[in-house]
Amino acid sequence: MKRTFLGLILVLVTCGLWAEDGHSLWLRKKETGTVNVVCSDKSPTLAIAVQELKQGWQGIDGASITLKIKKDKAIRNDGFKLSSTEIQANTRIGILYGVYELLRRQQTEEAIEEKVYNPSYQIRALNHWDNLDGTIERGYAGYSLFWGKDKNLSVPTDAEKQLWKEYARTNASIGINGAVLNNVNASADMLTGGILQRVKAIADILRPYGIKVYISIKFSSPVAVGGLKNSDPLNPEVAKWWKEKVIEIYKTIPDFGGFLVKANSEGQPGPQDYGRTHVDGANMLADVLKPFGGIVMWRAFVYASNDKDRAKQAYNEFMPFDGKFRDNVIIQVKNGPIDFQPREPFSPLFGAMKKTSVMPEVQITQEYLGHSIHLVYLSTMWEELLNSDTYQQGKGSTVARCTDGSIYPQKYTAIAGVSNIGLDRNWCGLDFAQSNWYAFGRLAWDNQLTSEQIADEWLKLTFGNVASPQSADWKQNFLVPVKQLMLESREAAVNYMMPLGFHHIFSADEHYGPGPWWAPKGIRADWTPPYYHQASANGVGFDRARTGSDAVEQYHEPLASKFNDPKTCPENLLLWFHHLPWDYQMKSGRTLWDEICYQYATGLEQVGEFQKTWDKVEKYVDVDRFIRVQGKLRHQRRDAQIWNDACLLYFQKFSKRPIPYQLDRPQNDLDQLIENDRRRLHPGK
Ligand code: GCW
Repeated sequence: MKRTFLGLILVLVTCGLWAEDGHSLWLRKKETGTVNVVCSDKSPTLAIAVQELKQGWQGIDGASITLKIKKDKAIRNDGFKLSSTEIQANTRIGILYGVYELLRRQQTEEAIEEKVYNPSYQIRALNHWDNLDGTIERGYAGYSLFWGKDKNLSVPTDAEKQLWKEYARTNASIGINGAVLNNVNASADMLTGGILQRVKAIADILRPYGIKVYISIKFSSPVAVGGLKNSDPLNPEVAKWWKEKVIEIYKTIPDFGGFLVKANSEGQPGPQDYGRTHVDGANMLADVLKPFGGIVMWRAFVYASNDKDRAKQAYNEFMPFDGKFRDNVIIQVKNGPIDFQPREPFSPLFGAMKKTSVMPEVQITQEYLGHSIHLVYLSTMWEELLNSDTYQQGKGSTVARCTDGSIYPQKYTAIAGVSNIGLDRNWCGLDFAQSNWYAFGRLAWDNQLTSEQIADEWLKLTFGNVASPQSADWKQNFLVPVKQLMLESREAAVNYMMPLGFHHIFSADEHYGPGPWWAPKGIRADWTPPYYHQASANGVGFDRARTGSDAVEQYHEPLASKFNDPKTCPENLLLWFHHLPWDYQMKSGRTLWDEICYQYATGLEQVGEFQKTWDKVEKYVDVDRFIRVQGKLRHQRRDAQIWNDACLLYFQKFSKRPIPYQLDRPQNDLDQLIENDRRRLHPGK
C-alpha cells in the first residue's frame, strides 16, 4: 500500500504537479521505515519523542533506539548525547531535542557519531510583536496566531489549539524554548483575567514541547488596569500591585517565564516618567518575579529626540548602570546601535557591560529587508554579528562569546528573535522567509554554526525530494546554486538598498522602499533620512569619528581607532562612521560617488542573477512554490531598480556628477518616485 501511494507521489513530483503550500515547513512528511523505541518514561514530552521517531524514522528499517534520562556532566541544560542507538539527556526536553537532531541528520544524510550537543544559550526566544486585536507590528504574514479582535479569547477553538501545537512542534524541532506572546508596545490589558486565561491555554499546549511563555508588559499597568494613582517603581503600592499580579500569573501558569519590557522608548511609559531609572524599574519587577524563577528582559532600545547622535544613546544610557541590575534581569540589546538596518556595526554594549547579563535581539521579520517579498536569508547577517570581535577581553571576545556565558559569568544567557510568522498558510508569507525562522533557532542553539551549513540543512529538509534520498543531480543542480543564492542574498539587499554604510534612508513608516528625501518640517530630525545620510555638496555620510559625534569611542581598541580612520574603517561601514567628499578615493580606485553607483548596480545585477538561478531549477521544485518564489523575485527585481534609481538620482543632486557611463541608466523618474511616495503617505491628497 505504502509503496503504491509513494509511487503516485513520485509521479506527481516528477510531473511537477505535487502542490506544496509550505505549511509543513522543514518538517514535511517523508517515507519512513520502522523503529523500535525503548523508553520507560511516560511523560507527554517523551510520548512526543517516541511518536516523532516513529513517524520520521529514516534509519535502518527495524532498528532499535533507547531514550535515556540520565545525568551526565558533559551534558549541560537541555543538551543531549546522541549516537545511532541511544539518546541520553538530563531532561525530558533534552531527549526530544536529541530526537529532532537524529531525524534531521538522517534526512540530510549527515553522519551520526557519538557526540554531546549543548545549547549556546539557555533561553532561545521568539518575540512576537502581536497586538491583542490580531494585527502584528511589522508582521508581513497575516494576522496573529494568538490574538484577534473577534475571538472569544478565553475559550480557544480546536483549530487554534491545533495550530499552536504545530507552532510548538516546529519551534521545538529547532530548539526554540521561549515565546513572548505579545508586542513590546504592550497593551495593559495583557494583565487582565480573560487574556491571562488564554496565555494559560497557550502555555498548556507549548509546555510538552519545552517552550515557556513570557509576556510583554506595559510599565504603566498599575495605573491603566490596577486603578493606582501612579506606576512609580519606588512606590510600595506599585510594587505590591505587581507582586499580587505575579502571584496570580504563577497560580495560573506555574512555569511562566517572565516579562519583556520596552520602557521609555518611542513613547512607551517607563520609570523615567517618575524621575526613576531603568535599574529602579527593572529591579522592582525582578524582585517580584524572583521567588518564582521568573526573569525580566529589559530592552536597551532607547533614544531621545535631543541627542546629537542616536547611535550613541543606548550605550550612554545603560553603561552607567552596569553591575546594578539584579541577576534575573537580562538587558536585551538589538544587534546594532540603531535599528535592524540592512547593515550596522554591532552594538557597542556587547561585551562592554561586564557585570550585567546581556542578550542579543535580532529581527527575523524583514522590517528593513523587503518584508515578505524580498528573498533575503538573514543567517549571514546574524553570523556576522555573532562573530564580530568586541576585543573587550582581548582578541576573540566575539559578541557570541560575550553573551553566551563563555566570557562573563551570567546567571542567565539568552537570545531573542522578532518573529516573522503569522496566519498565512506558509507561516512566513514568503517561502524562503521560513529559512530565517529556521536559522534563528539553529544559531540560538549553536552560535558557531555557519550560515552555509544551516542553508544546506534547510534546503534539504524543505526542498529535498520527499520520496527518495537527495540525488547527485539534485545536489549539483538545485542545492548548490540555490544555496549560493541564499548566501549572497543579504549582501545583495545591502547593495541595492544601503551600501557602504548608508542606513535608515527608507521611506517613512513602512520601511520598505527608498525615501532619502523625506524630511517634512516639524518632524524630529532622527526620524528623517537626511539626518542619517547628511548629503550635501561637500559629501555624504554621518560623521561618527572623533572629530564628529565620537561614537567610535564606544568601541574597544583597536576598533575605536580602526573605525575612526576612513582608511582603516571597513568600507562596508564607511558612511556609517564618516562624512566624506564625493571624490574620496576608494580602495577600488574609484571615487566615492562612482563606487556608490557601482554598488547599487551590483545589487541590481545580483537580483537579476537570482531570477535566472531560480528559473533554472524549475524542474526540481513543485509548481506552487516555484511560481510563488518566481513572482516574488520579479517583484524584488523591480524594487531593486527603484532603489537604484531613487538613490542615485537623489544623491546626484548633491554630488553633481554623472552616473558612470558603463552603468545602465535609471529607468524611473525621481520626481515621479517622490510623488508616488508622497501619495502613499497621504492617500487622496
Ligand atoms: O524597528 C522599530 C520598529 C517599531 C518597533 C521598534 C521596537 C515594536 O519600527 O515598529 O516597535 O523598533 O523595536 O521597539
